[in-house]
Amino acid sequence: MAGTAFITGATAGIGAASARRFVAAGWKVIVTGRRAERLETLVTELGADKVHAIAFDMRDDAAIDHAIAALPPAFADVDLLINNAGLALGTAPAQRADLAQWRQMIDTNVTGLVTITHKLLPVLIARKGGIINLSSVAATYPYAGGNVYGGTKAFVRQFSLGLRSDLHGTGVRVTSIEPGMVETEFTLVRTGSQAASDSLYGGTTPMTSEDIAETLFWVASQPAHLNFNTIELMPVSQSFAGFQVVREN
Ligand code: 8X3
Repeated sequence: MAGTAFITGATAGIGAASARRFVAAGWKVIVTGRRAERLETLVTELGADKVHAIAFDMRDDAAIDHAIAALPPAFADVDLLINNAGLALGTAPAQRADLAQWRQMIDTNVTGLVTITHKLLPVLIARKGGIINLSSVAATYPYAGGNVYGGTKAFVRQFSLGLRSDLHGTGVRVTSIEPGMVETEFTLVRTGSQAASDSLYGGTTPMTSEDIAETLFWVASQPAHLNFNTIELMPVSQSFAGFQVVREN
């Protein structure tokens, strides 16, 4: 059943694809992100009756408060929060990582996510709605250079499960989606290098934003008595490697 979805990080990738997927099925969407012009492109493409754009930084608490308080009545009954905004910065080992990048990941992936969630819980409870949080395979499987990024995604997974306990009896559903390789701006943002991004995805068949958007839409479309706690997915071309061992002699 169609409703209203609040999608963070909707300027590109999974967020933008999700806006398109939900609107195609008759939903209204509130799209948020830092780049206002990209959000406006979605409004133009999908229609102002279906898309309400709000530009803010996930780290700006006052701007988030203002945006939620100023939701037009047609978009105020939020049924679904898709916590998609998040980023990875850097691939250096912890001992050489940039502390400012670590803090930015925590600010966005953890503090921003819990802030939006906290502010929208009253309406989500009133609507018996749902929350879908974008975690990652990095929540479960550590890899070199994943350090704080993986830590933030483990937080997202565990926070999602904790929310389920707290929201027991409210009818609100919570799902942690944990994708592996999806070709988006993710690696470009992480490395600052188009060449690094092209080389990571080159010769593989990574998942697409549309693959994940379809998964989110499927989760949201399940009967109200069903809760998918976690969903982990990867492209066939990605799997697991082993442990590493230091040999001293
Ligand atoms: C990132 C997943 O597999 O691209 O969330 O590192 S992966």
